[in-house]
Amino acid sequence: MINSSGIVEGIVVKAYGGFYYVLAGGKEWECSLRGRFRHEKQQVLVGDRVELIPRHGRAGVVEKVLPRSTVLVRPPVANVDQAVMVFALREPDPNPGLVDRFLIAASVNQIEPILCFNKSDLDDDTQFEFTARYGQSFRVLVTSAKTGEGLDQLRQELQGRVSVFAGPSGVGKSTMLNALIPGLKLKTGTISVKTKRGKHTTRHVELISLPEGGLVVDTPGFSSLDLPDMKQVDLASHFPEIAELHGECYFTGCLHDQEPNCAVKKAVESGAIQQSRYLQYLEFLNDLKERRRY
Ligand SMILES: Nc1nc2c(ncn2[C@@H]2O[C@H](COP(=O)(O)OP(=O)(O)O)[C@@H](O)[C@H]2O)c(=O)[nH]1
Ligand SMILES: [Mg+2]
Ligand SMILES: [Zn+2]
Repeated sequence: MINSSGIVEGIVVKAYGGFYYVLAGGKEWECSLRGRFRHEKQQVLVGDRVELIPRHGRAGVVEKVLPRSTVLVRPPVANVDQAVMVFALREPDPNPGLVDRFLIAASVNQIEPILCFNKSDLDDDTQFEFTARYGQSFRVLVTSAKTGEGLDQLRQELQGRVSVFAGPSGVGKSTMLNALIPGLKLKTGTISVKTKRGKHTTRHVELISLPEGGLVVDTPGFSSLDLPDMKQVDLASHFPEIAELHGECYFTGCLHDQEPNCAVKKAVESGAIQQSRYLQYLEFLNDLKERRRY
């Protein structure tokens, strides 16, 4: 897209060796930054929508970063529309508490989650437990990067949007992306044993173009994730099926725990809310309470 003043608008797909690679109208521009970015200490992130001024050939200068809708810290990417949260139905076995913490992290970052339970070829019936647990409130896919099950649906979900692939390592994120994008050869099956807790391996982040349109970021994955700190009363807003009943309990500020006449507890009793999700909610609520104590 080149407008009348010769400015091109595009999206930063990777940063490498001091250059920013900007995708615009199907072409990639190799850009440097206008000097004032250094003075103003403004960072340019992968995912940023920018305006550039073309120079010779495919070279350009980034003039301006357009306002961001979202900013992720891990991985550092701007303007992500949705997170595909991949878990394996087996090898490694999924941990529901971890799935729930990923969902809360997405909600806190205001990014739409898509749950993807992969390796269905290895699974007998765990998938039914998980689709029941999450199917009411979230988009849930069951896939196999090996047999191709569910990949067409996943393709549709990714089309035209910016998505980040997240989830523990070894669940099949890279294998899945390789299956979706002909010619892509992301490394798979490599589990880094050297990564120590709290120390992040630097790795360049890249937005990869999908054949159907849309961009994706692969991440190495992390197998633990802390519950973000928040007020106890805010926790329910990150459980859509609980948030839906907001204002229907007898007490304003009801934590849906010991309070009488609680609409959430009634919904759990009637089966409208999955009991396992509610129990996880109570466990997180208790974690938050414990934190306040020290
Ligand atoms: N059986 C089976 N194995 C898979 C599937 N997807 C990935 N794998 C295997 O799981 C291992 C980890 O895959 P990888 O893509 O590296 O996981 P990542 O760490 O999430 O990127 C590799 O050995 C893959 O071949 C699947 O759907 N079914
Ligand atoms: Mg990988
Ligand atoms: Zn309540």
